[in-house]
This record gives sequence, structure tokens and C-alpha cells, in this order.
Amino acid sequence: MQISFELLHCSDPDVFDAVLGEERRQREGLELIPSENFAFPEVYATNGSVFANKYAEGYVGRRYYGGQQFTDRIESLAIERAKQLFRAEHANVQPLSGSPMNQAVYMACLAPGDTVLAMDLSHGGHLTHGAPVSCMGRIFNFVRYKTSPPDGHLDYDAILATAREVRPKIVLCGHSSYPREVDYSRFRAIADDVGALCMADVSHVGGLIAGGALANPLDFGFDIVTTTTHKSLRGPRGGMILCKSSLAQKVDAAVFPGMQGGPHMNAVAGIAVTLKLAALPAFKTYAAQVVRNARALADELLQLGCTLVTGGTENHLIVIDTVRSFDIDGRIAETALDLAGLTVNKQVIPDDPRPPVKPSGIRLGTPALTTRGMREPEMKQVAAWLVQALRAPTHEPKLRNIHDQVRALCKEFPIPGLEP
Ligand code: DSN
Repeated sequence: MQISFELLHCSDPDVFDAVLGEERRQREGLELIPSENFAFPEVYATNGSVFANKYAEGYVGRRYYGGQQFTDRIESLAIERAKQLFRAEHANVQPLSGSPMNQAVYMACLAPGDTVLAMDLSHGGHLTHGAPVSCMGRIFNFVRYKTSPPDGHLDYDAILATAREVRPKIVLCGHSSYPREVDYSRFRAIADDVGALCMADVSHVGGLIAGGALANPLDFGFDIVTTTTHKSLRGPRGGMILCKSSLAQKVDAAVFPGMQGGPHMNAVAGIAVTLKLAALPAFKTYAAQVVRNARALADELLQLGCTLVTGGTENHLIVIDTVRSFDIDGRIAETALDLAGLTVNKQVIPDDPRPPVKPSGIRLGTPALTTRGMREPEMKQVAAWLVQALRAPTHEPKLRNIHDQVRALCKEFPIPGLEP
């Protein structure tokens, strides 16, 4: 079977053009959004495969539709590989993405009104960690911990004190904009102290954990670990819940039929192949290089006078305070960098006095650049371009000139599977 782009071209030139345009944008620009990456080329094949046609409500050997011999095979492969790679007792690979994945855990482990202690969105947590605008924030009682000044790190003693006060059912760690390693042993101890379940959402760093570059919360006795599959892990868009066997039945029932109907079996096939590839030695090298590249990029940005939230990074992401560094807000910075072929996202910083649409910073990361094969020397160059662009955010000719240079670098580092 072949993915028929020729047919798409004939049937719908508008959509075909948009696909081609997006491919060119990705090929000719530097993707610095830390939650984005380039999937393993094999994932394009599974995403566009006949598994997209198949309903498979239920679980392996227990489906509600016929014709499941091959769906059962790929889901079993994905489950076994997930358990092995992450050293998990149980794995559910059906969540459609990150939000339903975390929602399913809450549905499995909590009753409405129960308390969860989680990281505040504005300090680097995630929408699904109970932000008041999310529906989970309305069903459960999320109490939020923050990072602490002056260094912007997590203050574990303060988190313990809050846990003792609010007696949560779940202590949740994990982040989408915190550039530091998490001390999982401290979180496990805090949860034990108050008799709570201990959960980590490692969506951003799932690939770095799989590759051994960062610690695995399951090695610290965590009850539940969730991760999306399309970020540092380089798989299809999807989610996985890894948990102790004692929670397996509740978690599975919460995913299906609790939260979802039919899983996207083309994504499950992609997760299966991703987990096989992420277990290879080359992925260990990749994960370590992502972290090295982030440090190199952060060091160079600091050398060039940037103010970074927490003063640096220990994982794959960096937050630049653009107001302090360049006297521009994150929205202006994001727009300017787009013109220069450097894709980032605007980002609130801890205790940001500005609104989320015009926050004080931008967030960047190295997973996608590392997938293209870039290393420390390229990070130095990227830092120089970032700073040049942010010093002249309204100077279009300068920004376009940087984009020309970016294009030249991109040619030397093609995206795997998208070589011209
Ligand atoms: N949107 C993802 C991120 O950028 O962190 C998480 O959902």
C-alpha cells in the first residue's frame, strides 16, 4: 500500500498545497517548540495505513467488533514494548492524546471533589493538571504548587507542607515548561507522607526517560506515569498510561468505556513501532544529545546576555524572559522569530505580570533539532540567530536574511524521512 499524494493532488489541490506548504515550512525552518518533534519515518507509514479504517473498541481478546486479529497483534506488541522499555507493570496505549490520558487517570482514581496537588500552569504545569479553565479543574479540587523565587526551582519542603495541609488523593508532578530535573524520590516521599497516590506526567520528557537520559519515576515506585507519544519519544500523536498492576483494571475501564470509544489503531501501530525503535542504542545516543544540545543552547544564550527562567536547563527546554532580555513581550518575539524561520512559542513565566497572549517569555527546546542530527556547534549558531532576531524584531530585511541562513543550515540537516 502507498500513501497516494498524487490522488490527493487531483482530488483536492487546496489541501494538497497546504500539506506541501507545511512540509516546506518544516523542512526550511528550525523547529524549537520543545513539545514538537519529527516522528520516526516508519510512523508516517503506520499513520496512513489501513489500521485507520478499523474500529477496535475494547481490549486485546475482548473487543466489541469482529476482524481483530491484526489490531490485537499490534496492541499486544505496543503494550509489551511499553512495559519493557519503561519498566512498568501495566500499560494502556489507547488514550487518543494527552488530555484524555490524564482525564482517564483522574476518573480512575478519584471521586468528584477529591483533591489533587499539582503544579500551577503559570509556573510550568499543564492545562490538564487542573487549570481552572479545564473541565477537570471544575470536577476535582486541584490545589496548585508553584516554583519558588529566587531561583525558580521547585521547593519540595513547601510542597510537603501544602500536602499535609490539603491531604490530596493524588500528588502529581510533571510539567510543560519547567527546565529542571524533577526529584522523584522527594515526590514519592511527599505522597507517602500523606497517603496519596503518586503520579508523574512525563509527556515532555518521555523519550528522554526511554533513552535513559533522565530518571524514570517508575524506578522510584510511582503508582502512575502518563506520557504522550509524539514529543521527545518521536511517535504518532497519542498517549500512554503506565501504572501498577493494582490500578490496571480501573485505568483500563476509565480509558474505555469511561473516556473514549474506539482507539485510533493507526496510532497504536505507530506507538508499537516507536517503542521498538526507542529501545535501540541509537535512541539512547539521541536522548543524551537532546539534553547536551539544550545545555549548549542555554549556555550560549546566557553568554549573549539572555535572562533564562531558573538560569539554565537540565532537560530539553529553555524559557527566555524576553522582556528582561530584549524589552519585548513573548508575542512580538514569537512573530519576529517566525519570520526568521525559528519556530518557538510565547510562554508565561512564573508570576508573570502579563497576560498569556502577551506573556513575558518564549519557550524553546532541542528535540526536533537533535532529530535532524544537529549538535553543539549548531546550537551556538542557533543562539546567535535567536539573539540577532530578538534584538531587531521589527527589522524585516534582517529577519528574512536570518531565514536565508537558516534554510542553508537546514539543507545540511534533512528531516529523517522527508529528504527532498
Ligand atoms: N501542548 C503541549 C505543550 O506544548 O507542552 C502539551 O500539551
